[in-house]
Amino acid sequence: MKFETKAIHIGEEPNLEEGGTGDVVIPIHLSSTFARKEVEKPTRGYEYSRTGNPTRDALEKRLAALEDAQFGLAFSSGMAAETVLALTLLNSGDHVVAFDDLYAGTRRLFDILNRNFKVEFTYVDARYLENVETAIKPNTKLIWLETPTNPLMKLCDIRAISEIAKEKGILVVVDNTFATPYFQKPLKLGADIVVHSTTKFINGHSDSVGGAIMLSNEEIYAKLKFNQNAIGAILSPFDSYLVLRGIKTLAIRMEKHNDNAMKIATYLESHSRVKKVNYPGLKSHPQYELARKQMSGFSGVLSFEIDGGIREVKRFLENLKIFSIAESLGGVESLIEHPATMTHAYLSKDEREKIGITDSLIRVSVGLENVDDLIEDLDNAFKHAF
Ligand code: P1T
Repeated sequence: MKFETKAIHIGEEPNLEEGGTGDVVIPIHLSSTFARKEVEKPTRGYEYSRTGNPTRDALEKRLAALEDAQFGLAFSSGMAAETVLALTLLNSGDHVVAFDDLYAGTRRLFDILNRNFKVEFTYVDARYLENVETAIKPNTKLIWLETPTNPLMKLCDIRAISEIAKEKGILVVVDNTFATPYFQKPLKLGADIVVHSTTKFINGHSDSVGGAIMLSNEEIYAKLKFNQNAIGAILSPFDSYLVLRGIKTLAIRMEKHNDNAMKIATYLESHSRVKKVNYPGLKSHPQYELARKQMSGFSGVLSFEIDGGIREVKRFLENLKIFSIAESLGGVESLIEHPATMTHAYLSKDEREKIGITDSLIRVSVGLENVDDLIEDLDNAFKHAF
């Protein structure tokens, strides 16, 4: 099956067996527990809803299929997925090499692991292979990547990094939230594990917070499954239903996000009040060639630097009518935010500036509205700001 077909059917095949009802949409199994005939074993495989739930199972199957993975696991948030992953793969004294431009919540989690469990982290500009290579130590267990990164849209070469990691027995995790499996398949490029905030494009409608892990290594999957139940940060049945429903239109949504973002990136690049646009679909992106090689599209997020300071940023953002000033991304509605005071405020100003997150940086999640309306909205806001 091709991507669009899997996105609609996997995990939701109608049950036409004796006793099955033939629903074409999976029921939301709200029951917190499942009765059994015999004491020793569950009658239909289900015992307690944290351990396993039919609606969540359907979603987990579909999530795996999207990434061409053997296994999928769904969590109550992207951060919950990351927490379970980190607690499963890392022990105190281990070392992790991570991209320095990451969602700041991921940095916050890593700081806890460092403080409380003595896991060591080295943050590198993973755009350059040699930085990753030289950061590796004898106790390095994991390389943690985001590509494109949040919020600067930097890329790293998943295949090349995975080759180095494999030689040294190090696992590679890729946060594929920005690209989605529609545009990028990290496992095919050699990574071991993919993690997602399903809150974003995968659900796509800004009405569910969730996370996912996809992988094909059975041994690691068994540990993750055990810890998913042990830690308990599972996705609810209702959210599982919402995400299953959202995924059905993932392919068609991503095409339109990509088209609209490309048009907005081009518009911004030609605007006299814009200093720089970060979007991997632009020829001016320093890693445009890598983007074309490892992605089949460039997705719907971009960031840009306005030609002004915090005063102009505020005037620009607060005069938008269609874009909402809000954290998050990947929904059908366009969102806009100021990383320095919002999503990346956790980092110190020095840390932000070292990576390239200036006070003039604005991040845009381009939605599915008519792009002419979006450009007109931006145009008006520029007029108010300057
Ligand atoms: O918000 P949550 O579902 O817990 O996902 C965390 C997360 C993980 N990875 C990436 C790349 C992310 O962007 C996020 C969440 N990001 C935002 C809320 C944001 O506005 O950037």
